[in-house]
Order: sequence, then C-alpha cells, then structure tokens
Amino acid sequence: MEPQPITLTRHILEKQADHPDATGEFSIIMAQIALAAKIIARNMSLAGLIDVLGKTGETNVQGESVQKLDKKANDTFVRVFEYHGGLVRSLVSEEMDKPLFVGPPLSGGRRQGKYALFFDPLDGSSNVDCNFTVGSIFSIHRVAEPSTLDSEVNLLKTGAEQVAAGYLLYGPSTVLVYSYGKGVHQFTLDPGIGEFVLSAPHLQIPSRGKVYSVNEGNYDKWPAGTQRFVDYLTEKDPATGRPYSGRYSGCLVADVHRLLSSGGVYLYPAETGKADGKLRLMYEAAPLAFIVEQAGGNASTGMQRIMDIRPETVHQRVPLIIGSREEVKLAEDFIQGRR
Ligand code: AHM
Ligand code: MG
Repeated sequence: MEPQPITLTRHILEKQADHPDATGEFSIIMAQIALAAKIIARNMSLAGLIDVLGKTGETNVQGESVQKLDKKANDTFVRVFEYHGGLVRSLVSEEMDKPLFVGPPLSGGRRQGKYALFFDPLDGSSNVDCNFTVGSIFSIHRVAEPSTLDSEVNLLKTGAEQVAAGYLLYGPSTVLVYSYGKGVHQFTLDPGIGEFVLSAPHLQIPSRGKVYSVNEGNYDKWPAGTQRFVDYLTEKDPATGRPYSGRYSGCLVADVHRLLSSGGVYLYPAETGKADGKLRLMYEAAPLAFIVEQAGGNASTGMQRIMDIRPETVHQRVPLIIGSREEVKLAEDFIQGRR
C-alpha cells in the first residue's frame, strides 16, 4: 500500500501533541498562512490574465513603489487573519506603515490573542512582471497576554524570541518551508488536492558551498571588508574550491532556498549612505536567520548574529550575510579585519 502523504495540517497537529499545554492557536495560524499562500499562488498563476501586473502608483513605508501584486498579497494576509479574529492580535507588514491591531477588543482598550504575525507578503516583487520567482516571508512572536495594552514597543522582539518562522516560494511549484524551533520542514503544494504535502523533513544546509549570491552592481558602494570578501570568492584557487559560482535571482527567498540545498552564502551588505543595507530585520532577515540556523547555518550582519538584534522599530533595516557556517564565518573575518 502506498504511504499516505503527510499534509501540513497533519504535521502540525502531530507536533502539537508534543506540547500538552498547546491551545491549538498556533496550528490554526499556520493553517491560515497556508490558506493565504494558496490564494497568492493562484493570483500569481493568473498574472497577465487578470489585472494584477504593474504598479499601483503608491509608495510604501520603505519609499519603494508598490506593485499591484504586493498590495493584493498584503490584503490577502490581512483578510485571512482579520476574518479569523482573535488568532493574532497584531499584524506587521512591509506594506503597512503601522502595525495593525486585529484582535477582538476586550474591555478597557485591551485585546484578545497572544501572537503577532510579521510578514513580507511578496518578497522580490520586482520579479513579478517578468514571471520570475517570488516569495512570502513570515515570523510569529508571542507578544503579550490578552490583558496587556497594545503598543509598537511590545512588538520589538529579537529573532531568538520567534516562536516560528518560514517562507513561501512561488516557483515552478509552490513550496512552504517552516520551523517552530525543532528543525526545518519543507512542504510542496499539490494543486490537485489543494494541500501542502511534506516533501523534505529536517532540511540541513551544507557547512560550506560553492555559490555566492549578491547584487554585484553595488560593489563600489560596499565597505572595503565586503569588497575583499567577494574578491576572495571570485579569485581562482582550485585548492580551496574557488572561484565560487554567482547566482542572484533578485528574490531573497529564492536565493536562500537554493542555499538550503546546495550551501554557500547570500549577502545584502551595508552600502555608502545606507549603513543598514536594504533588507528589513523583523520580516526578512530574522525569520530567514531562524530557518537557516535551525538547518545548521548562520546569519550575521558581519559584526553580530542577526537573531540577537533587539529592534528599535518594526521596519528597521539590517545588513544580512546568511548561509553556510563556513562562508558566513569567512565573511565576518573579512568584515572584522581578521583577513
Ligand atoms: P522586496 O521585499 O521589496 O522585494 O525587497 C527585497 C528584495 C530581496 O528579495 C532581494 O534579494 C533584494 O531585495 C533585491 O534587491 P536589489 O534589486 O537591490 O538587488
Ligand atoms: Mg522582501
């Protein structure tokens, strides 16, 4: 008899049994994220047929122009969680200036729900118009007991405090990768049954790789240590496996997903006039750091472990170097002047 596919729902429910005090809320949050992902994947598959391509004409809190699909993906996440009142009390998104407090109000200005969901609804959205891969990133924090009042300050948690994190990759197939702190598990959407099915349990990133991933057009704006690191990777030295191959998709999720299987390093470094780089800590760098560390890799600013950074604002940016242990350590050596 063929083995039964392990669906995301079954996987989560089985893991929930390991936590006798679990209330089931976390399991439903994951199910709702999977629902949002299916809706986004479907909209994406119709791009070109329905009016979802191009820009909205608006600029988001990051100062970037908003793609129609950015907005649609953001609205999908919000709708899915607003309708399921009480599951999360706050939503923080790349596409929303302020946190949205969605938990049903209790008396005295308080709200129900103990989790906050941070998300980048459509990562790499400049890829959408040419039908390239994009993703979504999510991070779940336990922020407060129902009795506390909401404020942005309660949301400023370190990556190490995440309860769970993961991403969706909308490529030739739709893939969901997540961790709740006990390994990294990959699910693939089977469109025939509309379910995410376990396709790779306990992913492990190789301790070193042969691929580097960076927007080299920015080379002249990087600090000297970063330039020397990339010079080192591209130098010919067969004894140490160099030069590395360059692969850069313009979608962080896709580049990190590649690293999970083949190893290597992705970087979006600091630049002249942009000391914190481009990527956002709470819904890009920290969730991917959680995943990559759970898979045995590392994530760093070059000076500090990403997971240890205490944010000052929910939209804070951070330089990111992420991937195999050896390459991330090597990058730190160059950036900190040890090499
Ligand atoms: P986004 O979330 O607005 O799409 O920005 C994040 C993206 C990453 O996915 C990608 O690695 C990077 O920005 C690409 O930036 P650049 O075009 O500067 O190389
Ligand atoms: Mg992004």
